Amino acid sequence: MQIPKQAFAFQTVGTPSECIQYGNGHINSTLLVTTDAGRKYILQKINKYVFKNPENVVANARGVTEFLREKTGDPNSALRYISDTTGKFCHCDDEGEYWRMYDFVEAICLEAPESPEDFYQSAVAFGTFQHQLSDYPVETLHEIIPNFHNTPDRYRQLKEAIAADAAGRKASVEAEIAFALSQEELGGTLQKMLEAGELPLRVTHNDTKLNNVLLDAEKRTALCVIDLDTVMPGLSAFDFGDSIRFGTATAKEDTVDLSTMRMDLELFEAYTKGFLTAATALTDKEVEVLPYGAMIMTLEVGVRFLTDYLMGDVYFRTHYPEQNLVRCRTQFALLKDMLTKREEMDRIVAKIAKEIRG
Ligand code: ADP
Ligand code: GN1
Ligand code: MG
Repeated sequence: MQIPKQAFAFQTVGTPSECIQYGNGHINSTLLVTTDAGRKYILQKINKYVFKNPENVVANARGVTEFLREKTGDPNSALRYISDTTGKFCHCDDEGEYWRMYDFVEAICLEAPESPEDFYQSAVAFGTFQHQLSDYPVETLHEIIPNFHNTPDRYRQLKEAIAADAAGRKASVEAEIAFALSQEELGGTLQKMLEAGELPLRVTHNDTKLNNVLLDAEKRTALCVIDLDTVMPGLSAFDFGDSIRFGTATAKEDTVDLSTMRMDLELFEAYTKGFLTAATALTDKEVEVLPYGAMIMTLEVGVRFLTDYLMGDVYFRTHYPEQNLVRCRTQFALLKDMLTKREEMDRIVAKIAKEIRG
């Protein structure tokens, strides 16, 4: 593809000579840029609908990456941002669009675990990430998307979208709306516990999909956690839960055949082991509610896809008109399967917690 002029605005080694679209993120536009010196970079146009203040997004991510590098003493433990020719890490172009660039990491990035061990390694990465940020100066973090994982607020937005019916799609999704509303109480469980002071706020990643961690192609151990756009105070159970939602699913997020969608308990166990091995500072209550994190994250994303479908696909990147509805249906099918496996999830978490925490 044609190299966007913004690629030339950064301090790359060599001059950009090739460019392709890259990755499967739902939010930003991601490009892989190669220079005539053979260096590779990721160039992203930040989604301004989602991120109202892109400079704050980059400031947070830079703060976290520098903190991790210093703490671990490992220069490769976090993404390395490249500045533009004026020294800025968030580049604003002539049209008012915001861009950022980082070193491309030669690694594998999975859409689904190829083995329980892969998934275990991703859990160690996200658990370690959260653990390492336990003393991050939280007051320096900008709140990027207020109420990001406030599930009752997601329900408020769903109800607004139902009332507005902006895309005229409401009549075609009555079954999905009814299911969402039937699960509203479950959706509010952890938010209630947070408000009651039963669960602590921590600095969390908030978007712990498997494709937001890079693995070493040979050793298959984690290299670094990426997509730091939503690092904000949050619940540990939600970081755990979003990984479970995406990684234990036996079908893709946008599969049409719902009969293939289940939660794989072997993968659930592998992730639990990795997460509890790394995130050692969790309270007993935080550990106990991990299965709730999985169910609520699955429900919440389903509600968000449904809301976006009703609003006419304004938030998530879609490749065809029904995709948000298809995604919503897979999440609800996955949640239904999780609900039948609640006791098994509780039993696995208790067993692993006993093995690891005593
Ligand atoms: P989005 O917010 O749209 O999900 P991401 O930051 O997650 O954007 O990037 C999208 C994809 O691009 C990732 O899932 C990963 O495959 C790839 N990617 C992003 N940054 C890098 C990097 N520095 N090195 C290698 N691959 C990357
Ligand atoms: C988005 O950016 P990406 O594709 O890693 C979304 C997450 C959702 C996820 C659903 C900032 O994640 O919250 O869980 O899609 N990110 C944002 O797949 O909204
Ligand atoms: Mg991503």
